[in-house]
Amino acid sequence: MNTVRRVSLTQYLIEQQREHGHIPGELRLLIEVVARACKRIAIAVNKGALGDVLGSATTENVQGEVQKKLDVIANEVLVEANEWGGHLAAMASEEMDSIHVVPNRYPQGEHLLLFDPLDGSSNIDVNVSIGTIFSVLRKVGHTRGISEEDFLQPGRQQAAAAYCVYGPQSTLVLTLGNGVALFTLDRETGSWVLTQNGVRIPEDTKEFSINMSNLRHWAPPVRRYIDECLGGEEGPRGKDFNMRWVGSMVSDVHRILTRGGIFMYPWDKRTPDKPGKLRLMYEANPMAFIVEQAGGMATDGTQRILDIVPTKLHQRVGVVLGSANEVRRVTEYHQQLG
Ligand code: P6P
Repeated sequence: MNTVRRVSLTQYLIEQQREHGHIPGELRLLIEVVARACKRIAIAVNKGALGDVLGSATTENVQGEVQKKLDVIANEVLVEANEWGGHLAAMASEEMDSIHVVPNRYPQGEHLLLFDPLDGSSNIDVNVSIGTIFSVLRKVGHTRGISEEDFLQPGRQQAAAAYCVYGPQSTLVLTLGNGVALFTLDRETGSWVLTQNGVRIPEDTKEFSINMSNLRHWAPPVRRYIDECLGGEEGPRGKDFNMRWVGSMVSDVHRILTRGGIFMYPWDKRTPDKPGKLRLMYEANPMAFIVEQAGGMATDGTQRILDIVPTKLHQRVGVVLGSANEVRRVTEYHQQLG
């Protein structure tokens, strides 16, 4: 791991602005407000049973999933933190059916914020790492009226993307389009401190990440790839592979950013009309931006995730991301086997 000057998130953003000049004050404020909100979520998550935050809420989200109490809390923290500052025009969340336009009593900014407020929430009650994923788009046009269509921009248009992992450490991983930086929450000072810069994903790996219980439902290219990994040293890959599956995308992606690997949540025939389980706008796109900025690759099996033109705010997508040479291999299998 390269050693870095341990500066605060604020100082990092100001220095990035000086060096690269592509971080308008409004975007810097947005990142800092969201990072502060993530600190509050980390505190709520860490309370666990002491904070009456475990278990399910009585509501369902737009995905038809029963919401956990912390899903609702995290969503409320992010909405309340971001609506008054004048840096945003509107927000979209996995936990909200439609977009949340900044109320008229507040000034509107030029950015759109999308987030999965608490990813991996099935792991909350069993004390496994979970996280927040967010994506920032620029508002197109300068009218005050904002609609869902304003959000439907391909992932390559993102101004920034980040995730927080609430684990043994609370970690913020951020890209503004100029590499990937990693911040660790210093609980004594309450600051996000730069602990790694220029994060790179190794091009090769011996570790795959997929929910193996879905094996019988996969398409042939995915089945071929995993069978070859399981073939180990004696098989066509000529090397043994390891498998990891946390069940929190933020945790699996963070491991890949840290030591390489390939993460797959592909289409499967359980629900043939759904391209995948994960959501494009606030899970796949921000993670794809971060992974590509770290030298990895991210496709839906056949095409670059960041090139997909969205048609619906909550649309789902197949995801294959991580070490470039492995993602390339899976994509080639899709092209060969269709
Ligand atoms: P499964 C969490 O619910 C999530 O959206 C991702 O964070 C995670 O990678 C995936 O679903 C886990 O899905 O089907 O293995 O429970």
